[in-house]
Amino acid sequence: MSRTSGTAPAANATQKGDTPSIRPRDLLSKEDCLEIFRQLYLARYFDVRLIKEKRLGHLTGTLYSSHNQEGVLVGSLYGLKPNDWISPIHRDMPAFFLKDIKFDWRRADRMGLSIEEVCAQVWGRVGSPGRARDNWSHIGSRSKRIIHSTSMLAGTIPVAAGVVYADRLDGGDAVCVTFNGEGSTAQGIFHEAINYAAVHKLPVVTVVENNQWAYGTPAELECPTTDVADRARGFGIPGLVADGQDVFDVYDKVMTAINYARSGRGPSIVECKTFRAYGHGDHDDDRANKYRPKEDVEKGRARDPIAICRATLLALGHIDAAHAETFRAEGKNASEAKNDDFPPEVVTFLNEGIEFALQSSLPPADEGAKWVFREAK
Ligand SMILES: Cc1ncc(C[n+]2csc(CCOP(=O)(O)OP(=O)(O)O)c2C)c(N)n1
Ligand SMILES: [Mg+2]
Repeated sequence: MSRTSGTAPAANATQKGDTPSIRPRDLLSKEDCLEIFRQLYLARYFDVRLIKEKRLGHLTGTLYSSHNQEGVLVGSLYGLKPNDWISPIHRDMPAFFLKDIKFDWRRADRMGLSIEEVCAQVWGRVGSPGRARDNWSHIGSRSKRIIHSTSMLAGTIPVAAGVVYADRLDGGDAVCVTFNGEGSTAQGIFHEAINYAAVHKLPVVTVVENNQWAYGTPAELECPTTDVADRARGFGIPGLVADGQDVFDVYDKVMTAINYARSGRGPSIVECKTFRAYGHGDHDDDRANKYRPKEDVEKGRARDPIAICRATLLALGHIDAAHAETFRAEGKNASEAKNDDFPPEVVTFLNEGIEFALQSSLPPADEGAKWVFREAK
């Protein structure tokens, strides 16, 4: 089967690194599992709502949807310690507020951006890190340990290596999880940076969100090996493959890599097989139907991470059948999904962020030329 056929392989996901006898997920409590489920809804609702707002003409800037890829984000971030670092890219907007969000979403001192900051960023308001100056995702926070995202694909991996190297020299045990599309893996800097991290045994976990497409280029024109994770062999490091549609499989594989890194053994690559639900960005929505057959897209979206997580929770007895029927966001496009398809706390939380953004003013116009060149004393 061609890798561009729209499938995100599931049961055959193989693991090429350490095989723990107890899987990381086995140590999660029922509350953790329910929180992971809530976070999937939160990430999906953020995306759905932004698509709606964009279509209403309320937003400017490009929207790179993470619809159908929420399992990769939530599963990768859930096990991090507050002091760990992350480096998201264009498709990972929810990562900015999902970092260290566990259980208490509104905690002011948590090591992630608040929903208010992220919404202000999207609406281009004064209370945002970017203050309407650049792409939504081009933000970061040194104090919250989020490496600044840039457009240069794979360009944050060497930065991640340097950041955790410095942390190690200072006696810290922080790990950095970097997010990259499979298209980024064809960049020279991807290989140079991982080589450097491998040589110095740096705690860098490179999560590859293999959504089968890089703009209009299919995965097999970016990578000659069956799995991107096979690239790890050349660096002598573990390469793990996760079913990106199964948040618990992502959690298992990324936690295995995080534990490996934190113990001083070095970096890993974790490839998460998923499928890009829409075009590259919202400017690409119509053309998407021209280079990807409709059936392939339907097939790729058929395995929805929310539905898969719900089935796991049912099987574990963490939710009952009545609860499972309450919210049905899966399989719905942004135009089909309604607020009632999401838990009310998810809708309220995002509404608070949006309200904050709408009440914030736009940055003053005379700020436009600031911070471009070195400011005169
Ligand atoms: C070095 C570099 N080359 C090209 C681009 C233009 N570009 C932006 S996103 C993108 C596709 C990225 O695909 P992938 O890495 O698979 O991530 P995805 O968008 O699928 O999440 C390209 C080619 C860029 N930003 N940086
Ligand atoms: Mg891609």
